[in-house]
Amino acid sequence: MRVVGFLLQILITGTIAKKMAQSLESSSSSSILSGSATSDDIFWLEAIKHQGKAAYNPDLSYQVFRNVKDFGARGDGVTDDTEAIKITPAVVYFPSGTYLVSKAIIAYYYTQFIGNPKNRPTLLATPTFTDMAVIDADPYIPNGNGAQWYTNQNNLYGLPFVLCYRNLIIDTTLVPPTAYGTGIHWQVAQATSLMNIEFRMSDAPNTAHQGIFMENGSGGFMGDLVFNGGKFGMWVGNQQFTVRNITINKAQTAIMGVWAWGWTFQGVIINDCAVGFDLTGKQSSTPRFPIPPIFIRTVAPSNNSLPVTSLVLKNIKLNNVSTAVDVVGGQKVLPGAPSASTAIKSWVQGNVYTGSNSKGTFIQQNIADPAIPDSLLNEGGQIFGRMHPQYADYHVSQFVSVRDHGATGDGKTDDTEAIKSIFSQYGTSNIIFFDAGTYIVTSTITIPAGARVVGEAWSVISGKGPAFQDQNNPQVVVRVGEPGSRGIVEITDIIFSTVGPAPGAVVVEWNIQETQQGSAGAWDTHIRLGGCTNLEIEQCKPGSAATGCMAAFMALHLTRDSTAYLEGMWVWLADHELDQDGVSKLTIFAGRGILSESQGPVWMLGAACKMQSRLDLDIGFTDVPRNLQLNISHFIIHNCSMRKNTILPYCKLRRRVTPYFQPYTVTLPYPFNKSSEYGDPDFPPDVTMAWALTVRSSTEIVVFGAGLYSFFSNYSQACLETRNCQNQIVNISSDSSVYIYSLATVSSTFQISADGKGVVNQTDNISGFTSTVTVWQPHD
Ligand SMILES: *[C@@H]1O[C@H](CO)[C@@H](O)[C@H](O)[C@H]1NC(C)=O
Ligand SMILES: *[C@@H]1O[C@H](CO)[C@@H](O)[C@H](O)[C@H]1NC(C)=O
Ligand SMILES: *[C@@H]1O[C@H](CO)[C@@H](O)[C@H](O)[C@H]1NC(C)=O
Ligand SMILES: *[C@@H]1O[C@H](CO)[C@@H](O)[C@H](O)[C@H]1NC(C)=O
Ligand SMILES: *[C@@H]1O[C@H](CO)[C@@H](O)[C@H](O)[C@H]1NC(C)=O
Ligand SMILES: *[C@@H]1O[C@H](CO)[C@@H](O)[C@H](O)[C@H]1NC(C)=O
Ligand SMILES: *[C@@H]1O[C@H](CO)[C@@H](O)[C@H](O)[C@H]1NC(C)=O
Ligand SMILES: *[C@@H]1O[C@H](CO)[C@@H](O)[C@H](O)[C@H]1NC(C)=O
Ligand SMILES: *[C@@H]1O[C@H](CO)[C@@H](O)[C@H](O)[C@H]1NC(C)=O
Ligand SMILES: *[C@@H]1O[C@H](CO)[C@@H](O)[C@H](O)[C@H]1NC(C)=O
Ligand SMILES: CC(=O)N[C@H]1CO[C@H](CO)[C@@H](O)[C@@H]1O
Repeated sequence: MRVVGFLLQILITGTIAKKMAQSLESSSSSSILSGSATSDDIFWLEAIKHQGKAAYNPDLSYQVFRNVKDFGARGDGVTDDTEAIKITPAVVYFPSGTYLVSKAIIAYYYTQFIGNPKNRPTLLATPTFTDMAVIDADPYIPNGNGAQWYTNQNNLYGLPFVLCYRNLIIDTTLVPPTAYGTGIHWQVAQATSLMNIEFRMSDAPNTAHQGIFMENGSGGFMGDLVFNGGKFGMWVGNQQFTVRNITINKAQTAIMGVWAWGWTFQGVIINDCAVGFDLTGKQSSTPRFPIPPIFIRTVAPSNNSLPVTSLVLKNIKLNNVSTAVDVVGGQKVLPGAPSASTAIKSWVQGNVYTGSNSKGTFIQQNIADPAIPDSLLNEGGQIFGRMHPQYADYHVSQFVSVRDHGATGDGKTDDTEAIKSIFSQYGTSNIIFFDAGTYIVTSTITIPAGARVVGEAWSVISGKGPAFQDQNNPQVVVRVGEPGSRGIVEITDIIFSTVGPAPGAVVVEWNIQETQQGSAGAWDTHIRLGGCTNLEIEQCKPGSAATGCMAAFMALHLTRDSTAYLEGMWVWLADHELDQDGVSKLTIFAGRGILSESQGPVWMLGAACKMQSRLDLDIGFTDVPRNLQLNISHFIIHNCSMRKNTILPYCKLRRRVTPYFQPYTVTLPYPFNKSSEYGDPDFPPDVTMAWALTVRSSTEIVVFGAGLYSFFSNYSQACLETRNCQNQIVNISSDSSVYIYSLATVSSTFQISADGKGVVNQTDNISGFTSTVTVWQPHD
């Protein structure tokens, strides 16, 4: 079986399969291998002078960059390196080599595991390895009755903690096939990513191995992964996730989807697997292999006893696949072609809506919808994607450290002039390396066309001071490209922020236009507002005066001539204390999330415009831990208007939550003033809650998987019971052309409104906790 290049949106409802009975008691480690260290072709990140600081950490000797070999790991394939690898939050760097692992390596908050991309290190599980996974992002506490280290939906940016693992080979082939040999237990939430990882597993007929095990959480992005062997390449359940560019070879079931509110897979290749996607959850037994190859096993509503699995398949090529879509307990709804090829252009299972017609139609068939615009596609006709640049082929001498050139990153000193001077001197000739730290800027800095900017464990650039105080005269903190500029800008591993209050800060203004696909982009780069740096519990405890607790005018502005490739971006207004106790509730305000006026192309992939829970954003995402009562504010004014997008931007929306406090006792957009310059929407008396997404006079927008959630009304979650925390959530003008696929909403009476009038009634699309519109198209 071979499946190539598809874009797939799935939504599976149903409860999570029972927790795997898995002992966390690990066996004693032993070293049994006779491998040897590979010679290390040095990666610049290893060679560069390491002077990263945790700006607000009182421990001045705190070391951000940690080469595992300096901590006792040998990477020689012989020594058991487990203990050496368990070190605290930081950049944990693995030089090339083979690292024997006998017990799970625990993922700490705010940690990057980075292997040498020139010759990826191997984490090799010993034959007696019995822990849940070689890397465990959220360990179960032994004998803890299911208790875990972290709250899964809050893992990890809920605290200011982000995780990113890249450039690794995880090998469980020495673990007996019938044992539970798992690469990564990845039960994560916001601002996490996996990238450029290969999983090697047993492909014996009785194999029980799996590459990724994820029982729940609220993610997230992963991409550029290869899975070889295993019973499952991925065994996964999560509220939402975006997966780009994965190849799965010789697994029995490539992807086992146990539950989801909405997942998007983009660019997937499956070779020699019996089942491509098994989306039956626990509702049907796993087939006994071998079976004739099936692309998708699913469940569908032949009657109302089962929740609907909403499916959208686009641009899929199958080769020698007996059945394309098999409804378990039902029939083949889409046949395949043994020993031949099948192409699926656009196929849908679920409710389809058109324009302002409030009646949806359930279909399981091909649909005629427009092709995704060429500007968004690569040469192979697939949605364009680009891996986080790592500059593996560059020499360390090509990097300029900002700390070597006068910037302090100490969170106190004004680094504006130093940074300006570094960009003007080296911005287009060198790669600018922001050593870990917090860099304060007091006026606009510009990242010029031609610049490549790399952070270290999310270096923070933060706007502060009088320049950013006037909401009637907002000023940009970081300008990406001068208006009208074209070329390259690559930003990786940076957080943009403000030191509050900063009601007049446009945190990032993005002007750069690409000169080739994806040449203007940001990867694993986030916007974080509040929760630390002066918008903390002293200033912004619930009930504090709003004016002192305004974190920004706007998080991100994509201007008219810009283009952007944004992968794994998390735009987040903090709802709780970050620096101090990590849990106290805050009331913080930000005016606007993301405003895009770009003519495209814009790709927002994965967490791309994710505004996280505590914020309300325009395009965005949020996940709210339902088990926590948070008392925070969010972005107030909602406008993801994509003005005059004539060139078909591709917009991927993910989780987003309406401010918990709304409806507020004051009229929106309090405490911000309506700005006509930035095209703020109106808030007529019947609109008491923020919009998640508004689109006006914009064309050729594709939303492939969005989760827009409303979990609170006036701080109370009682509305979840009655599914009416708010009335409307998405507003699309009738002069726009927007295609929405797989929109999951929570507790919004209407899922989609046209010209301000509710169209899609959630009651018609109940899908467990969420309601799902499988397709909404603008007109007939
Ligand atoms: C997450 O999954 C684990 C294991 O199945 C389960 O014990 C836990 O209740 C789940 N948590 C949530 C919030 O769904
Ligand atoms: C896809 O992932 C593979 C494996 O990591 C990588 O080699 C390849 O370059 C990626 N493709 C793109 C377009 O990034
Ligand atoms: C409904 O569908 C499920 C799954 O196909 C099946 O098990 C069940 O018997 C069906 N119920 C009725 C009443 O047809
Ligand atoms: C098609 O797949 C079957 C396994 O289901 C395999 O036996 C056969 O060789 C394949 N045919 C081709 C032409 O690849
Ligand atoms: C939330 O904040 C409001 C005012 O901002 C306050 O009155 C209320 O007591 C707070 N609720 C909780 C649960 O802290
Ligand atoms: C802007 O909003 C603030 C706070 O809500 C208010 O005090 C002020 O009068 C407004 N200014 C204008 C010009 O509307
Ligand atoms: C959103 O912003 C655009 C300008 O970017 C503006 O034209 C529009 O009126 C705003 N409001 C809505 C509801 O779209
Ligand atoms: C919010 O809840 C509080 C306390 O329950 C109540 O006094 C207030 O009237 C409510 N506000 C709105 C706008 O419903
Ligand atoms: C909804 O969108 C329409 C069309 O752009 C606009 O006229 C209307 O004001 C919007 N409604 C709200 C409440 O923003
Ligand atoms: C949504 O549909 C349900 C079921 O038909 C109906 O009872 C309810 O009144 C509708 N809601 C609105 C706001 O029209
Ligand atoms: C396609 C779909 O989601 N259909 C469901 C919408 O909600 C109604 C009410 O719960 C269900 O009966 C449909 O199966």
